[in-house]
Amino acid sequence: MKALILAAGLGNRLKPLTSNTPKPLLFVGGKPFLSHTISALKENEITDVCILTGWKSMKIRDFYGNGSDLGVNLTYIEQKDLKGTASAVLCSEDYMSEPFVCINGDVLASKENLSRLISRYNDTKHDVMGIIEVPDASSFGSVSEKDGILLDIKEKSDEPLSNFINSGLFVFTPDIFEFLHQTPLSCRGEFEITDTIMRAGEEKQVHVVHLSDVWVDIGTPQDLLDANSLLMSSMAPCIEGIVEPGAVIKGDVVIEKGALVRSGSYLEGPIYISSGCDIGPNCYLRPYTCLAQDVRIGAAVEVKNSIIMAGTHIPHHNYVGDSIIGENCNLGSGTKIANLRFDGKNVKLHFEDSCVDSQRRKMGAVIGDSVSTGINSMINAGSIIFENTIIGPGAFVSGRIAPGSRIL
Ligand code: TTP
Repeated sequence: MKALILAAGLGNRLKPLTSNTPKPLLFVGGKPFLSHTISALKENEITDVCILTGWKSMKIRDFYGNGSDLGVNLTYIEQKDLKGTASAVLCSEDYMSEPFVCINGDVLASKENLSRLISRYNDTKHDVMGIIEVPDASSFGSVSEKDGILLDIKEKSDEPLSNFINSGLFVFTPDIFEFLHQTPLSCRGEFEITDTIMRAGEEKQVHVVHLSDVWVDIGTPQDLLDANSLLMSSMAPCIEGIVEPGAVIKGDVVIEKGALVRSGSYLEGPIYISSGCDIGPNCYLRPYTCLAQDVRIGAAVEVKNSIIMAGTHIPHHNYVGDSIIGENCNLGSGTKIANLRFDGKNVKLHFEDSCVDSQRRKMGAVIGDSVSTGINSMINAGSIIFENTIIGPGAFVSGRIAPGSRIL
C-alpha cells in the first residue's frame, strides 16, 4: 500500500514559526514532525510515500530528498492552489491507482493507530476514517456512527455530534477521486475532505475505526508543546555526546553525538539535546526541554517545557518556560520570558484578529526566527513575536509584535 501525506498547508495558526518553515518540518520531540509520521509508516511496512507539498515546498524536498536516509522511497507532488484538503488529495489522482493511506501532515500518526486503520480496510475493503475521542470536540470535525459505519460529520460546532472526531488518518480507495471531483466549495471557502467523505458515505459505506493510541494535531503553538511532551514521554534515553564530570543527568535524556554538556549543568529528563548543542556550565534544564541542532545554553540559564529551534543562543542569565523559540535567535544576558499571570488565570495568546485562551495556566512566548533581545529585556506571557524583531536593552514586550519590529 502507498501513503499520501498532506503537507502543503500554510499553517497560519502557527505563525511566526511557519513563516520560513513548513509546519511538517517543525522540530518536535527530537526531530522534524514529519519524520515521526514517516517512521510510523515504515513500522507498518509502508515505504512508498508521496508527500504533497505547497507552502515552503523546497524546504521539505531538500530536507528529505528521495527518502533513502530514512529507508523509504519518497515522491513529491506540488499543490499549486492551497484550496483545502479535498483539493489537496485530488492532486494525487494520477499517482494513486490502488487503495492508499492518507495522513494530514499535522497529525501524529502512531504505529498502532495506522495498523488499526489498515486492518479495518483489509477486513472491509471500504474507505476508512480513523476517529478519536477528545474531551471537547467543538474545535474539530465531530463524527456520529452506527456499528462502525459513518453517519455524519459536523465541522467545528458548539454542539458537536459526539466526543469522537475525525483524526485526519484515512484509507481511501481510488473511488474517492470521483467524489473529490464533485466536492463543492464550503462556507469557509475551501474544498474540504470531510464534505467529500460525507458524499461518498451517501452512495456507499464509509467505515470508521476507533483509534486509542496517542494522537495529537499540531495546529497551534499549544498543540506543538503538547505533541512535544507526548513524544518525549516515550523517548528512549541515549547519551552519545560529551558530558563533562560534574554534570548531573536524571531521567530520560538524549544527548546526540557532537553535543557538549559542561560541568555543573543539571538536567532533569525528558530532555533532547541535538548534535552541535553547547550546554552550560552551571545551567538548569528541566523536563520537556527539546533543543534542535547547534543551540547554545549558557551559564545561569533555566529552561523548561520549551522547544528551541536550530542555531538559537540563550547564553547567560535567562529564564525560558513553556515557550517555542525559532531558529537563529539570540537572547541577551538577563532576558526573561514570563509564563504565569499574577491572577493565575489561563494565559491568552495574541493571534492576528483575536486573543485566544491558551487553556494553559503556564504559557510563555512564541518567537519567530532571527529575533534578538538586549540585556535585561522582559517578554510577557502569551507574547507572539514575529521574525527579525529586535528588542532593545531593558525593554518590556507584550502581545503581538509584527515582523521586523524595533522595540527600543
Ligand atoms: P489545516 O490545518 O486545515 O490547514 P493548514 O495546515 O494550512 O493550517 P492553518 O489552518 O493554521 O492555516 O490543514 C490540515 C492538513 O491538510 C494539514 O496537514 C495541511 C494539509 N493541507 C494541504 O495539504 N493543502 C491545503 O490546501 C490545506 C488547506 C491543508
